[in-house]
Amino acid sequence: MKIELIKGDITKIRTDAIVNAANSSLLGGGGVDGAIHRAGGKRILEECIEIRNKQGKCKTGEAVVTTAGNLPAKYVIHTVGPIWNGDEKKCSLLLASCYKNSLKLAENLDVKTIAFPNISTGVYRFPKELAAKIAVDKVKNFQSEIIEKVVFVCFDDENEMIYRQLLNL
Ligand code: AR6
Repeated sequence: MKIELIKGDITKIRTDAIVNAANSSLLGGGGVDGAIHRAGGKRILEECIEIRNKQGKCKTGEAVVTTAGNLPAKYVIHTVGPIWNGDEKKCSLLLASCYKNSLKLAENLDVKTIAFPNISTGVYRFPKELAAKIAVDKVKNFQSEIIEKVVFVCFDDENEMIYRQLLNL
């Protein structure tokens, strides 16, 4: 599996799937979630509402999928990162689950290329360095016959620098 780093806006990325850092309501919000719903159009929200009607809220660490509306990607995988509360062990396990469950879901959809934002490192205040280590570790250790490329999309300079160092780029 190839790993790439891109600095920019995930709504512009042409991978089969992009991952959204959602909240458990699945009804949208600010940050990357707001950007994805704005750029993708109302189809994404309609599908999120359908999912909610079927299964209720999305738990922290879990992931669900919708189509990508007007975005260049085919799918949006919505995962709910943990809100950082200082409990390093618990928050780390939940963040790791976000990456693992998103990758598993992607495999089931026969996704070859997938892009991740820096889940939980915005308003959920997860320490960026630790979040990046977990993200890179989970992706590197995910054995897949299906997924060929994972792109980490960093929006802010600090995350970009952290990922560049971790990935030796
Ligand atoms: N493309 C890529 N990354 C982005 C973009 C973008 N267009 N916009 C922001 N980021 P956040 P969280 C980065 O706050 O911490 C929402 O309201 C941003 O720089 O979007 O998981 C949800 O509805 C940061 O590094 O998500 C939830 O309520 C990263 O995306 C809550 O925020 C994550 O920041 C989730 O909080």
